[in-house]
Amino acid sequence: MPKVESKGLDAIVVGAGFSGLYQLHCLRDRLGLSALVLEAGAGVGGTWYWNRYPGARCDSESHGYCYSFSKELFEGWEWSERYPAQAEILRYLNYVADRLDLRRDIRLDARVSSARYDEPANLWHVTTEDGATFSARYLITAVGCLSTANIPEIPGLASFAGQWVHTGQWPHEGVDFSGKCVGVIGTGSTGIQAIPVIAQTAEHLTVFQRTANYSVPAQNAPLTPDFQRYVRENHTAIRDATRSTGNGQPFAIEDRSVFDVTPEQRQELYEAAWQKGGLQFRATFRDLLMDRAANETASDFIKAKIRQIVKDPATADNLADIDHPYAAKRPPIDTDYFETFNRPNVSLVDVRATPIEAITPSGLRTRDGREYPLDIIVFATGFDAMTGPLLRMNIVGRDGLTLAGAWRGGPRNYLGLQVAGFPNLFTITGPGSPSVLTNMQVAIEQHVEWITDCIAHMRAHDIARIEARPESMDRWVQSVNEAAHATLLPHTPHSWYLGANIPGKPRVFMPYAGGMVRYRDICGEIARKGYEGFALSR
Ligand code: NA7
Repeated sequence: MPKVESKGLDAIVVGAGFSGLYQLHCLRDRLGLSALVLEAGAGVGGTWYWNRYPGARCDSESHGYCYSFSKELFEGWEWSERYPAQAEILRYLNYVADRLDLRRDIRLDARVSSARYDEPANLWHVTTEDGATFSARYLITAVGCLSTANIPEIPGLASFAGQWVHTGQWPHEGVDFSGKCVGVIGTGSTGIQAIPVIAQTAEHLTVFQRTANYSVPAQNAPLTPDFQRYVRENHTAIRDATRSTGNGQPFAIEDRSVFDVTPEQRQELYEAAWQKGGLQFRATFRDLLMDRAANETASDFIKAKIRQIVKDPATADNLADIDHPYAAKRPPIDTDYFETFNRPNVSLVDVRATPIEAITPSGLRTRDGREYPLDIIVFATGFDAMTGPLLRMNIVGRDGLTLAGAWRGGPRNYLGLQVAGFPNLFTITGPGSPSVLTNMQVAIEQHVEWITDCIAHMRAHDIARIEARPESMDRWVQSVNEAAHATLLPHTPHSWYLGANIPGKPRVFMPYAGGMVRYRDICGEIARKGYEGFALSR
């Protein structure tokens, strides 16, 4: 029998990243509830606790990638760079945990291994890997969208005599690449951040690329004192800006079509956006993600840039041979990514043409029989996104219904927040919500505030249970599909948005692509109508 650690809690929150910290603050300090956070890591920080790989950096700008709910918190912190590095974000989250006195209600090293709904008691019983159990009325997952590492099953990995590491499980003591032959597998946002930094110290770096990827320079730089002052003095304006844009960023998407301007003007606009750098490149025209011909103008521009930057023509060909629309997969931003392939110690292997066949004791072998001797293999191979972190908690709802069973054909829920059969379970930034298609921080605050208001409403009206109605889920899943199909987003067969990076995972477009403003309005309207589409019971 596992020992019972804690009864009588109002709420259990799983995860102490951006979502979990804010959710704890809202439940405990706004509603006066007893809440406990269970966190798998040995510290707070979530994504920023685990992803310590070289070059790890946020690709939303620092002044928009922080909590906006508290002016004091906002003004008490000063960011040093345009795009904050992992260590700085982790320091920020620790600052928040201290300022809000959150640590006393966070249990670290507590990875949830199961969660079961007990209908007669109307309680969730949650067990951690060490066998401790906790019970509460509400269970709120704050586990992030990208927290279950995808380590591909390549034959021979166990035989590898060198060191291997996944970027999302980076050792705290770091990895010393000096004098080493290093292989990086993967050229998503993570690989694109890590490759230039690893190349600086590795003896030799081989990049194994399966899908060539777009990237736009971040143009990262230290913030000037003037900009820091602007941020300090404009909390409300910055918050309002991030809440008024579809992507949750402090910049708006331009309201002009690619075809409103001449080809020369278009080229100038793209060049200016390239020089400015960052995700804002995607905002140059309103139709880049809607219209294939419009998109091609952006992708042609970036492919031409790659060919200009990369000196070796064969390498440039490989890097520019991109098979999907720009930004239909998560668009990376970088610091010297393409330039890195001009270094004498860096080479590129096209593993679409010659797939990785095996990992050997001394390196890696591709299907053409070539051996690549390696001392260190870095898996920048991404995550079992969005559903992975939820499914691995073994959640069981009413009448023995498992979440894995309910989602056998892909995730189905209402607003990305609740699943029929799982009363009082809320999923922050769950599939079916805007999450990864927006500035995560904005999506997180909206979800946490909605959940907090919902629980406050329940308590004010003596409501014991809230649960999505099955027909509401059907309608919402249809809305999520329609929003996705109004864009080019589903047109990339190997996208993790679709679950396509995980063998056997159902191919379902997971995030809500209708934009944060529309989503916020829908959620607000549903709440105002007394939580329309949810079953509420006493
Ligand atoms: P991503 O974007 O999923 O990228 C993973 C990369 O790893 C991608 O290039 C994959 O190629 C590649 N990959 C995965 N499995 C293999 C195998 N078996 N062989 C070769 N190559 C492989 O993950 P990231 O960590 O870069 O980024 C995730 C998000 O984190 C990012 O979007 C930001 O939101 C933050 P593929 O494209 O599948 O052919």
